[in-house]
Amino acid sequence: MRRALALAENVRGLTSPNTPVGAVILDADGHLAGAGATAPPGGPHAEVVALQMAGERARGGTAVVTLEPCAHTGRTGPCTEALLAAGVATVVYAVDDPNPVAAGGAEVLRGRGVTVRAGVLADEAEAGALQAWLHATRTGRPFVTWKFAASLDGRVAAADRTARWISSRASRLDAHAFRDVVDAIVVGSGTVLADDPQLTARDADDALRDRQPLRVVLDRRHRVPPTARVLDDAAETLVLDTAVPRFALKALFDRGARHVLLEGGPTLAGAFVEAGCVDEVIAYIAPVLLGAGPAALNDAGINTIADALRLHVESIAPLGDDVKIVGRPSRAARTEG
Ligand code: AOF
Ligand code: ZN
Repeated sequence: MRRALALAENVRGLTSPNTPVGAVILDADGHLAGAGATAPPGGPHAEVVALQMAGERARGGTAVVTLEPCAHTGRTGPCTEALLAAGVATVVYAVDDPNPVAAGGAEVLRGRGVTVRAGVLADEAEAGALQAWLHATRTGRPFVTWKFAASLDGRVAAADRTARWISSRASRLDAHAFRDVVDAIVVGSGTVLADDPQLTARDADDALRDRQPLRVVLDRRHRVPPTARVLDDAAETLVLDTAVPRFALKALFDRGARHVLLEGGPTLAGAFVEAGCVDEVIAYIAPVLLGAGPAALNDAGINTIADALRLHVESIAPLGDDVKIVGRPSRAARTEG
């Protein structure tokens, strides 16, 4: 299962609106016979990729999959049928498929004599490559990661709004690499006016990557000028006439986005936090003091300490002289509803 989880990790960001899934096939003697991951939309599911590699060796063997094999015909045929046709005797998977259209694979397989074990390393799978897609499928809105870089005193710019560079090069590269795994990057018009970012995913040589996340600007007051770099032809851009996070997220979900990166400034971040629409926070904190500059977060509807949005820390890592903190809001009640 760990191998299957790692395979899924490799296709993060490439499969939406489908799930990044990993699959491993063991032959009847328990030896590795096939491995695969979900192809981009329209392409084969992980099980089918792994079965193709295993060929006849799958007969009497075991399929290990990070998600319950689908039982439906969508863009491709049911994985249950592919597993049965290959003669697989045992199927082990981590997480039940929450998509009602595709779910039910375990029952289908059991009904046709296959031994099925569910829930193997389910917690790890839930926290890994499946996380954003599971959240989006269960709630109907994309998983939102809010990312920011700030000084030790929580400022994202100096008083005169200069901000180049607060965080280290290592932090900036790390933050940039995250664009590869998301479906869309959201900013507000204020960020476009202040920084004129291009919001593209680039490799180490600064060349544009083949796959680019959708660039999204929330521009209720039509302030974005036609000359803005975010409107260039390096990637697709969506300018939305709303500042309401829920409307924006619904529009992005309907376009197939399952994981959204919020890179907007303090005002937009405040609106997302207040709406309960931040599911993960990635903070790069640099050892520098700025004093009177804008804070990372503007009004988020938090007026007293009892209302504070507390985060459950997922990881803390040094990056050059900076510290990267990944946290998830622990007040579940605020994230839904
Ligand atoms: C699997 N194996 O590797 C994945 C699954 O439109 P389709 O045909 O691509 O189906 C998409 C749905 O299939 C998706 O919403 C999810 O429920 C399931 N994903 N299932 O058996 C896979 N990626
Ligand atoms: Zn499938």
